[in-house]
Amino acid sequence: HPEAQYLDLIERILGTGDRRVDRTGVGTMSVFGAMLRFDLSDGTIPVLTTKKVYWKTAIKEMLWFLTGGTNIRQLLQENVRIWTDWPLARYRRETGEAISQADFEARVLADEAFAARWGELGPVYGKQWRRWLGADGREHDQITEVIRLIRDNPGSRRMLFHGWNVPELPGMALPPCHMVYQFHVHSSGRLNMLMFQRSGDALLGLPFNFVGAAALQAMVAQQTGLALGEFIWMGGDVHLYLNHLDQARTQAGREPKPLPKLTLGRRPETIDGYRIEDFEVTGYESHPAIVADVAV
Ligand code: UFP
Repeated sequence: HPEAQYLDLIERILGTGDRRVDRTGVGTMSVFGAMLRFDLSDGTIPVLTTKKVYWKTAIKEMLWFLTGGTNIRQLLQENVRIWTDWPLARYRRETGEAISQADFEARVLADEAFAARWGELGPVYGKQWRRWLGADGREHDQITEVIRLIRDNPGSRRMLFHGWNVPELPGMALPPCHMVYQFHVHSSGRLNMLMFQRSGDALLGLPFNFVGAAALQAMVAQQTGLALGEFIWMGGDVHLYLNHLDQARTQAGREPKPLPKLTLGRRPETIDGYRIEDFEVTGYESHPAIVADVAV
């Protein structure tokens, strides 16, 4: 079962991970260097089944990246709260106000000026993917470029886009975790994609990152008229936070169910035309949700 690779990775972190202090102060068990391969050619999408994964949220996040947006307001309008922690922490730090997450989100939604001031995440993913600013002042739309390249020169070994814009890192709420996406067209007409993630929260981050990436791959394949091949995930520092160990053991003890299938209900003109309603995930059956706190 494809999900067994993920569960093995969790076991490997629990069994042989290095116990270390990390940026958040929570502490992690960590391994360095990992690879998982998911064959998407059978129509499956790696939405893990050993816990409930909110796949719609992950796809909405991916669609938000593709808009080039960098403000949490757009996410909150889609009822996605996964990026609120960072601007909220900054707001509390800089104003000293003990505002609740719900109140902060309500203000971002209600007040456009407040959102512009406090909901900004800096030049994160969307900015770099769609509007990477060159030294000459020209903006680069890496997504449109990579799609063009896949269409025009499928034998290329240069089909990739990158989020790690060195001079802009200090302004980002979080430097990119999923950093590089490289594409490869197999002679059978299948689109493979490899994603490199420098840092992965194995319990909360990875299950999301798999879904977002596979959704992106499905969109790019559709836009380039190719069938889906393999999704290869590569991780650098892959870790379990010390307050996630019990949950990880619970999940690793569960038996995976068959992966669900993804179909795109429509073929938009361009990569910018996708909406969440276009993603049909069928046959998703999972074990119960596992609750854990995000380390900020
Ligand atoms: N993280 C993920 N996936 C993501 C994302 C963040 O796993 O898509 F944005 C986790 C990895 C790490 C933390 O635990 O967030 C980022 O911290 P750092 O920048 O110190 O690696």
